[in-house]
Amino acid sequence: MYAAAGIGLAAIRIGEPWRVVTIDLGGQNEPRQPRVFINPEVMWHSEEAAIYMEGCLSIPTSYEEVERPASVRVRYLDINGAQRKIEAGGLLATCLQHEIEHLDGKLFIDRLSRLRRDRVIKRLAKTRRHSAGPMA
Ligand code: GNR
Ligand code: NI
Repeated sequence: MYAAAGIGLAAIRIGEPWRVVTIDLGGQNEPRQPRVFINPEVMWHSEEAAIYMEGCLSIPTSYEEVERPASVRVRYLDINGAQRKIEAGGLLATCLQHEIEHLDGKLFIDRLSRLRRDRVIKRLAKTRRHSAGPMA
């Protein structure tokens, strides 16, 4: 996550089959304070929606506006295995939902219209043809 300058990571996205998420909204020049969420579940979400420009480490170079509930309440276990709840709004709410969806095999493009999703996928295929990076 830090190597790719991401603000969140779901374990399964790097091949670790656990329902574990890390999030650190701190800037690159701030001390690292990773938050860990084990078995996170959205137990409530607001009716109100919010739109954020989202990116994803699994979909390099595509950023799209994504609509989601503006606030969520999430139940999870902390790093010590203690039951916790958090109510989040803003970027944290968006990031929590983005990561929790990864745990179920979903990407933010699954929330886009088919037109916009297909455009992202086409762009990704093109990028892969032109680079032989580690994600290729
Ligand atoms: O680094 C990331 N930024 C981001 C911006 C808006 C909404 C969600 C995210 S998560 C993303 C890292 C990532 O892909 N995690 O799965
Ligand atoms: Ni992602």
